[in-house]
Amino acid sequence: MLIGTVTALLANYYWVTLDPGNWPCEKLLCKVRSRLRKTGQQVFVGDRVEVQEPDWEGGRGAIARILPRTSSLDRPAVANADQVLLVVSTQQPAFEPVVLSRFLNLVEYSGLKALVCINKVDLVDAKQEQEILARVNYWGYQGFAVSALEQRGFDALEAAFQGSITVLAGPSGVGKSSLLNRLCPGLTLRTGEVSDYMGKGKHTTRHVELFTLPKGGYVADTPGFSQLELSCDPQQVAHLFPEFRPYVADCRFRDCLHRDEPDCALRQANLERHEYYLDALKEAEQKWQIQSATADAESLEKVLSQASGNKAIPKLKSIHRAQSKRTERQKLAAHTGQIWVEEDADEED
Ligand SMILES: Nc1nc2c(ncn2[C@@H]2O[C@H](COP(=O)(O)OP(=O)(O)OP(=O)(O)O)[C@@H](O)[C@H]2O)c(=O)[nH]1
Ligand SMILES: [Mg+2]
Ligand SMILES: [Zn+2]
Repeated sequence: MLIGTVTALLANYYWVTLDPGNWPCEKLLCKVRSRLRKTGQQVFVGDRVEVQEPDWEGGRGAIARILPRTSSLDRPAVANADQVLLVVSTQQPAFEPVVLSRFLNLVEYSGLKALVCINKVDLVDAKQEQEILARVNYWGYQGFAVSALEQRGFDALEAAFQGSITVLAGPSGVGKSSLLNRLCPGLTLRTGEVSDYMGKGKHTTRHVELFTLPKGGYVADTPGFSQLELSCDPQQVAHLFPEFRPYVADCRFRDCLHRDEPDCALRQANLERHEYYLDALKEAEQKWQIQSATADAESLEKVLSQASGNKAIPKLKSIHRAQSKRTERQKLAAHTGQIWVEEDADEED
């Protein structure tokens, strides 16, 4: 049986890198067999697949089956990833703790392991580099200080990649593609100039692809998470901060939100990220409200339309809009180089 890993997508074709064996070629360009396509299952980069009918001369094949996934990320669409390496830079764009923290929350929520890479250490002195690293460690994460430009700090990073599928993510312009180009000699990913006076990068990476590292492991350069909004049960938010865990376990209230409850163990610990936690909590509460209100409204709409024999009834959705946290999200969006999209823009019906 021919098994391989999907390493790239091109319109309706997939590059499958075959597991080591005595094959005439390492990679096959494959279509998805119609039987599989009809099941509606989407093939992701990172998927382990069974290939049939190889045409070794033409380098073609057909994907017949997707093996069970160990994980799956939606945006970016990557299957079987083990970890996410969040890349940030010391300068250009400047290190923003609040933005890194939010990225970390999203990785925690995905259930994957998070690692942090601090790039462009050539732009700061050793003391500033140590300060950022110490902070990342204090938050409960392993950090790697590197310079893609000077090819510094690569050994530890390469060791962390071995045997895993790692997704690179992080704000635009921090040097993800530059880093990969240096790690994989021969690779020439497009890198962008850090454009304007705000030191923001331009979006240059647009599709997902897995690269095989010379020292082992696969890495995906991605266009980044398409949104930084947390949309989870407010009760879960505290669990997205590893350094909170001992205090959350100690808290004497079982369903404490660790906000203004008296004698809350987490609040008393006065941790650096408690402030970020409160923001994330507020946002999660708002999203959660909108979600349940929309669900309520939709079921109400359904009941009403059934009761009225499907006669037209007014839309209820728009009544339940919570206030948009416009400026805060604009800030997060600005720091990631994302294009800000007005939330209500397409709901004006
Ligand atoms: N000084 C310095 N500049 C760097 C370093 N690494 C990357 N750069 C520069 O930073 C800019 C952005 O790099 P990219 O690799 O395109 O950044 P990216 O994270 O892939 O950006 P997106 O694809 O938009 O997400 C380029 O001008 C690089 O030359 C570094 O270690 N030091
Ligand atoms: Mg890039
Ligand atoms: Zn508490």
